[in-house]
Amino acid sequence: MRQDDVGNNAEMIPEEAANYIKNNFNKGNIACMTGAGISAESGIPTFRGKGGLWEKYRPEIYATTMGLVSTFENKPEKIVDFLNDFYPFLLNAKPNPGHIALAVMQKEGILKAVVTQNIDSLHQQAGSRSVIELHGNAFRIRCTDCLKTIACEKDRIKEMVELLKMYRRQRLQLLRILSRYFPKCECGGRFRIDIVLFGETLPPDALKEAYRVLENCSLLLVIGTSLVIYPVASLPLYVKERGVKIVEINNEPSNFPCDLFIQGKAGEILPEILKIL
Ligand code: BV8
Ligand code: ZN
Repeated sequence: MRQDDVGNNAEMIPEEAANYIKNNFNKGNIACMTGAGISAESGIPTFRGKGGLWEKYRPEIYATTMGLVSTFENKPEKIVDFLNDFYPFLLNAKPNPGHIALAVMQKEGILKAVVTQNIDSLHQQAGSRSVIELHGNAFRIRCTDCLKTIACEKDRIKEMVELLKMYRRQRLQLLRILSRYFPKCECGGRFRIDIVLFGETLPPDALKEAYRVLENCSLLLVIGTSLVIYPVASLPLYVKERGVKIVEINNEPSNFPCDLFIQGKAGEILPEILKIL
């Protein structure tokens, strides 16, 4: 739903949104930031809100190192069950029309880059080239010490989750399996899934790259994110301070003071906008 100047919800007309976008960008200088909402139509649960992951799994346990380690010590089956619940969504997900529309905008030189909080690789699978992953990637492993990353094939992850499920209560067996899939690094560190947990710093290079992209954009699309996680949630403010227009696409407002709020599903709205651009 487009909000008119006095903030009333006016009927969202894709043409208006597209004209707004057309009038606010010099070709190729649109940037976008995405969150879990753009992958919702690919079947991956979002984190917050109705049916969100954190409704079922407390983030302080399942999205912090301390929570994961202490739960693994006492009740390893809880971690195994979480992985067994969460990973199949990621393994089976395919890009939806929202991801594809952004990839086409990039190919046509309209969109500069995608800054994402998502870890599902769906932007890359849709054909987006410059994807800046601020919270890591579920199909990559990273060394705890030297931060070296290695891609981890989906089949390998699937195999690991299956094996863990077989030994869900046997901690020693589980440790043996984990050390096989997360080997030692030649630097002496150990590999782990390359996902940024709470209390962990974001990958410095990715964060630097995100600032560079946002520094030069003349319009920012903020798509499918509740903007509650920092430091990512502060990025649109940084863009707004530069006087750059911000268009939010979300099925409910994130309460960020954007210039244009388009209510609805990213997988429906983005192809509409692309058609008119
Ligand atoms: C850090 C695990 C330095 C990975 C996640 C101030 C500055 C810096 C840090 C902090 C700070 N204040 C507090 C902190 C700490 C913390 C934080 O932000 N806490 C919050 C609770 C306040 N930040 C951190 O710890 C970060 N690290 O800053 O390090 C440091 C170190 C020590 C101490 C301090 C600082 C690390 C943050 C990353 C944490 N990892 N998860 C994983 O499992 O993926 S958080 C989790 O939230 C995910 O990573 C996710 O990417 C992220 C954001 O969520 P969203 O993508 O927005 O998803 P959400 O479900 O919330 O919303 C979905 C949206 O989509 C909704 O708006 C919905 O309406 C919409 N939607 C749904 N369907 C559709 C749709 N829209 C369109 N179409 C649809 N179809
Ligand atoms: Zn290393």
